Amino acid sequence: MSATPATRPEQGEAARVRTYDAVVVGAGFSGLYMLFWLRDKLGLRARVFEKGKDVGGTWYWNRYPGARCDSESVYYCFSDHLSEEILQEWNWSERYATQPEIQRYLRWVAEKMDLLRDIELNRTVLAAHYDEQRAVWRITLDGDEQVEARFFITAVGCLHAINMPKFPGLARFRGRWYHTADWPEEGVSFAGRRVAVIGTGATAVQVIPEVAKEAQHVYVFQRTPNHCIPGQNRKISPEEMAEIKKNYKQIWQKMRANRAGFPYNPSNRSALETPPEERWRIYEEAWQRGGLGFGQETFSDLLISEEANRTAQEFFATKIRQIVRDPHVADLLTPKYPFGTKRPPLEHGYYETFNRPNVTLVDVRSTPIEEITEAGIRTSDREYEVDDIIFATGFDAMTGALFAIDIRGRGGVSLRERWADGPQTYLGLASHGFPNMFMITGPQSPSVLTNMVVAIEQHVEWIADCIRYLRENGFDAIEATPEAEQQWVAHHAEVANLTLIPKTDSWWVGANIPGKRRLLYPYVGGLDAYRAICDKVARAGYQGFSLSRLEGSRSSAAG
Ligand code: N01
Repeated sequence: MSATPATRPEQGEAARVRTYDAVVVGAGFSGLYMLFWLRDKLGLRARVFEKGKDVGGTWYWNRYPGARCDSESVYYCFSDHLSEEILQEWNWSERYATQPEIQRYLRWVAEKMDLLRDIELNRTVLAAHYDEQRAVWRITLDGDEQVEARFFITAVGCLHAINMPKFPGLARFRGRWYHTADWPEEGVSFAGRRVAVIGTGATAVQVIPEVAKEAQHVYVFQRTPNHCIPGQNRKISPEEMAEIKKNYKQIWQKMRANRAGFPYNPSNRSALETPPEERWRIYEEAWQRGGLGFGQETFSDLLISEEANRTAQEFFATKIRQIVRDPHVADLLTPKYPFGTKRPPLEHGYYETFNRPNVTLVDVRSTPIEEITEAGIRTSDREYEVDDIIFATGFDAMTGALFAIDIRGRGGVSLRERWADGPQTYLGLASHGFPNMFMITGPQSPSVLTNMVVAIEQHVEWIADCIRYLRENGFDAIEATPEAEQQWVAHHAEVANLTLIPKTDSWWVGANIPGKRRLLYPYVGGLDAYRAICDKVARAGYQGFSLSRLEGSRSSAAG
């Protein structure tokens, strides 16, 4: 077993174009799992290129104080499809693992599965251009090195490209500033300092209580409050861990059959048809249980009926008023949009933090940030002098990391241009004009609306099966047909519009990025239904794709 990552070739060697069967971009959960399937299950020559100094993906970059997973750790790890031994050997210490624990897990998996020897760290993929004549992707890396591969697979993560709002004046700020998704490896001390946190999304909700514990003062610049669900975090005892391990088979079966990839028990009750007292009790129980199951396990109509949703909003408003002592602050912290139409953060003492004398909430909806000054932040109202600014301002989600690579398909058409009006995908896995390219948890797949690891395993296994099919049947290329793609885009939009989600501004609809096309990016039809669709497509000989050999082509069974 080797624990050493692959190294980049010597200069002379680099002049030779290295060729692989498949190149994968990114070494987070998806890149590691894809490599395992390509190399160990399919016997292909595969190479992973990772920009970070270590494996881990999102768990490598997001090292900010308080970073921990919002999915329960025992459900947020690889299944026995990777290795029963790994599943049985690893012990999670808390209900929600911290970033260092998950990073350790991923490094350990990479070492144990001997994946590192096919992963090059500190390598940025700059471009990927498809050569139609030879059905290969030519991939350009930093240092102008080129490699070639028949298959180009993006495992870049949905939340990678940083959103840095363009406030004027940042260059003249005399203090320190950080973005949560690119946090210094050595950590940052805020002891005795005045700190501004911009943003109140899932990241900020984790950062703020931690920073408030040591800073002299924290100013929280909030544009939109969120419905924060208590995490109810706790340690996992060895006995509990052993019990979970015994039941992992059933747990995974349940997760795969669940619309969000969790072993939750979806409710089929209507909030409106439930008497108020009973309804309150159900909400209260879900609040006490904590976790992202709140929506699924309470009522079935919260995302389709505004009236039903209002009952959840009232519940959150009451909870916030009960916890936060200052009624004005409580009101500012209370969301005015339907619950669940933005990703609800999990909180660990977030609301209580606003009772601390060293925390001030600044409402930048009514008094917007106008500029960063030498000494701090000026809103339309006044200047806040601070020593440090933390940007917890999120990501150009779903498409940002794909567009960061100059991806060009047939005829040199760029992905960015092809998707100028929004993603054009078939199943969120492939796009017409980009043969032999697959996206793991790409836009228009369930991805961020689910337990990511379950969605990742489904995508990786589907892609691996597809590549195996192509090889066994002598095909050199696969490409989504324009008709299948149009149908998927239309179906995706139709399902999205059955819910309240597209009505609320959020990163799910791209509303956080000025100029980004506003539409729902993840697929809302459920991971269970989506899996069935993908399986049906495969069983029908990759329906909706055209498969070709270099000397000729045929359309797939049902075109
Ligand atoms: O980013 P966000 P995030 N002026 O976009 C504000 C996942 N995650 O990093 O809401 C002022 O949600 C913005 O305001 P608004 C999870 O899926 C997972 O927090 O646009 N404010 C918002 O408050 C999550 O949803 C874990 O009005 C500005 C904040 O910045 C996703 O990552 C942990 C602004 C950005 O919130 C993203 O979360 C953490 C401006 N110009 C996160 N621009 C897990 O544990 C932006 N904002 C798995």
